Amino acid sequence: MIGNGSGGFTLQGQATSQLNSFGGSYGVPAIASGDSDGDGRDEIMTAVGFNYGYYQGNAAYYTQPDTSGNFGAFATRATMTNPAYYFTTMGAASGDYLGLGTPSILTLTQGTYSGYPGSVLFLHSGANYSTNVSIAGTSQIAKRVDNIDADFDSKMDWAVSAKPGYAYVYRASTQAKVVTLDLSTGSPSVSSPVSGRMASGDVDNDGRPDLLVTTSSWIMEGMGYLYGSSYAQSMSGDGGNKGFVWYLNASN
Ligand SMILES: [Ca+2]
Ligand SMILES: [Ca+2]
Ligand SMILES: [Ca+2]
Repeated sequence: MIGNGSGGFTLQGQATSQLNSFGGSYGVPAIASGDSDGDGRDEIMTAVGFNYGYYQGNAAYYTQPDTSGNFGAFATRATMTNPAYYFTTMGAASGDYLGLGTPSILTLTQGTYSGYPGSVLFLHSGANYSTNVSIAGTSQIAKRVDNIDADFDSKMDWAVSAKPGYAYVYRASTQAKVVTLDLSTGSPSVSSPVSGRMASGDVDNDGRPDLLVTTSSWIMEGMGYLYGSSYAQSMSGDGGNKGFVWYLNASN
């Protein structure tokens, strides 16, 4: 480790106009980093905050900082033509989803137009994260993608939360949903949960990572915020019981 323990950080730069110069992004709802080429320098992937083109655009922007940590131009990643109407990339995560010993990056993009309320994932891998493979998302508007190593193999797995109260657990080895958790069912029950952010941790000390899912609220982001009810599709607001739920991992 390098450092003197003082806890200081030095502001190195800011990416604002660089991203907006593409003309297709309002802000950055999520961000992830990873070293795709093993040169010791993590690269940056930013989520596109609301594409106001009708149906075409890209899910993320990528940049490789130089040896001093400065960055220049961003490049587009994961071009989409359909379906992702008026989309926003809500989530980004980094993990070894392919079991290669180097991190890949996942981004989660949702459409907010009434004709396409669903979501799609992109798995970014290879040098400069230039390989972008789409993975089927959820039929509902999705909120977050977060890591959980649910099946204890060499590949990191993940979960996607979706309206109103779902958490879908994906298996990296098949890149598909394998478990659907409905937060409104089970005992003790919670009322009208709205699933949001997630975390994994071994809460019962059995060696198996468990899943925590918040049930509190969705903060407005993207098209829904800018254009109201025509596109929001109830993508914001509190759930009934506000808190979180947790699931013990009972798999082998
Ligand atoms: Ca690198
Ligand atoms: Ca796994
Ligand atoms: Ca556990």
